[in-house]
Order: sequence, then structure tokens, then C-alpha cells
Amino acid sequence: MECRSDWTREEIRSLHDSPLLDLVYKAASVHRKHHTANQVQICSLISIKTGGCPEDCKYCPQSSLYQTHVEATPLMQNEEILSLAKDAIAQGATRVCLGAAWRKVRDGEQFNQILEVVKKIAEMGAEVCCTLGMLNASQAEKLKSAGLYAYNHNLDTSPEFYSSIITTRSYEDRLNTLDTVEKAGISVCCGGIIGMGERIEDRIDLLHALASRKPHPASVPINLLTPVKGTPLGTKKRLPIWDLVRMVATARMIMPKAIVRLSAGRLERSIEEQALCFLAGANSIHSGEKLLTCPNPHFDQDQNMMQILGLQGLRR
Ligand code: SAM
Ligand code: DTB
Ligand code: SF4
Repeated sequence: MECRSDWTREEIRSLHDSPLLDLVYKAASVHRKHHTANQVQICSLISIKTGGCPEDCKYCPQSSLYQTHVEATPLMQNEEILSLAKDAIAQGATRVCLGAAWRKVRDGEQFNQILEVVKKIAEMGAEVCCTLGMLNASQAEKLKSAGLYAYNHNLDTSPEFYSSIITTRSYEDRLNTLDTVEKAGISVCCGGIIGMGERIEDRIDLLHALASRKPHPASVPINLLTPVKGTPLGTKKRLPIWDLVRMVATARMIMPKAIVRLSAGRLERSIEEQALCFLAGANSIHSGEKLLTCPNPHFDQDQNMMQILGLQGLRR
């Protein structure tokens, strides 16, 4: 299958709704044509600036508008970031993602500190990714020069549902930042969340927005909402695994070359459930005891799963 940027919503919906085993079979075939079977990339997340965020994303425990278990802390020192990155690489991570609870990047000492640490982690041989909110062209270029490999900036849901989830910025703002990242020659990581009360149509519209980008995002994280107490979505129910399998398989078919990442929400899922997702085309996981602020499977736990399933970690 060629990489297409002209998928229609109807085509995407029809793939998404096909009989589950047909869907998984087709997605697995596309996956094996474009990727090495049984290979998954392990990514590690480091929350370098936690909490106190001015945005009102209803799913997020780091928004300062909600009372959650997360306490706002200042930007982490580079020494600590480097030591966490070193540990993660030693445990098999080949991608290290630095996350900040910011609306946007501001020039100054803190940004310079981040440029420094990006450079040092890149020198350790890992792909470095940052997710720092909105950024401008000069900031993107500085990150690129420092050795940044990828930038994560999620569209999260459909354009229509977006304003029910976030009111402090627009879909347009997100798309503009993605364009800025793209223009600076940084690899784009962009995906979304399911389980926030959206309709299936919203998931299709998100997939449509992602697959309409030219080129496609190189990396597409699929998050299952982790309901966090204190956030407006804190009491949402867990989705059936089939919803995740359908989302992963459809993403895999319409964006054949992308790395599809199983992001938030794995801790509560069995090895059997995750195995179906890998079969459906997921080829990366976030590993390590924490995502940004929420618990996540430990490296050992994931190693065990990978051994059972015969999965190899991607080497660089
Ligand atoms: N502040 C930056 C931004 O919004 O782009 C970067 C950090 S933000 C925490 C990164 C992503 O984490 C969000 O876009 C969202 O997809 C995901 N996320 C945050 N809280 C989540 C939750 N409770 N469950 C699932 N995904 C979540
Ligand atoms: C992404 O799509 N998911 C990751 C990563 N990109 C930055 C973050 C998930 C965060 C889950 C909630 C938390 O740990 O705070
Ligand atoms: Fe802030 Fe990002 Fe959380 Fe939104 S998702 S509240 S922008 S940290």
C-alpha cells in the first residue's frame, strides 16, 4: 500500500468498522510490508517540568486548574535529567522524550538549559524527543541544531470535539506548531487520546487529520485516557480493548510507515490485550515506572512481556 494523504473519512470509517479479525489481519499484513516484524521501539518519558500548566486540557493532571495528585515543581536540573536518560538507555530505550507542562516555549535561561540537555542526550546515541507546548520557528531551529530528533505535539481528538476538551488553544494552534516543527526538519510525533467521551466519528476525524498531513507524522502515539482524580475526565470508564485495537489497526493501515506507539493506558492491560495491539501494527511502547505523572509498566515488566511474545527492542 502506498502512502496516501487523500484518504476520505468514509474509507477510514469503513476500514475501522470492518470485522475485527479482517481488520487485524489486513493491518498486520501492511505492518509486515513496511516494518520489521516482532520489533518494537522502547521510549522513555522524562517529565522535566511537572504541573502548574496554565492550559485547561480536561484529561490532564498537570493543569493548574484542577486539584490532582500532581504538585507543580520547577524545571529539573540537567544532571538529574541526564542520569534518568542514561538509566533508560541502559534499560533498552532508544528514544527519550522530555516533557514540560508548558503552554508554549519561552526564550531564556530555561530554554537554553533544555537545548544543552538535548545535545547531551543526543550524544548518548538516543533519539531525543521534546514535548514543550507551542513553539516558534527560531526555537524549532535551535532545537534542531542542538540535535533534537523529534517533537511531540498531539492533536488529541477531532477538530469538532477539541473545544469540549480544551478551550485555552485551538486546533489551528496545534496545526501551526506542527507545521513549524516540520519546516525545521524535525520529525513529527503526533497522535491522540481515546476514551474521553468522543464519538467514533471523532476518532475517524482525528485519524483523517493525521493521515491528511503530507508527509504523515513519522510517529503516532495512541493514548488510552488515564482518568485522573480531580480532572474533569477523572471518572470516565475504561474502554474495551477492541476500541484500541481498531484505532491502532486503522492508523497502521492509513499511515503505513509511521511508528504507532502504545502510550498512556498500558498498565491496566494484559499481555494478551497488548499482543493484539502489536499484531494490529503497534510497534513502540513507553516503558518505565512513570509516564509523565502516571504509573506505567516498569522496564522489567515490559522485558518479560517482550520475551513472552518474542519481541525485540529496536537497536540504534
Ligand atoms: N504540554 C505539552 C502539550 O500539551 O503538548 C506536552 C505535555 S502533554 C502532557 C502530552 C500529551 O500527553 C497530551 O497531548 C495528551 O495526549 C497526553 N496526556 C496527558 N494526560 C493524559 C491522560 N490523563 N491520559 C492520556 N493521555 C494523556
Ligand atoms: C503521548 O502521546 N503520550 C505521552 C507522551 N506523548 C508525552 C504522555 C502521556 C501522559 C499520560 C499522563 C501522565 O503521565 O501525566
Ligand atoms: Fe498543559 Fe500539556 Fe497538560 Fe494541556 S496536556 S494541561 S498543555 S501539560
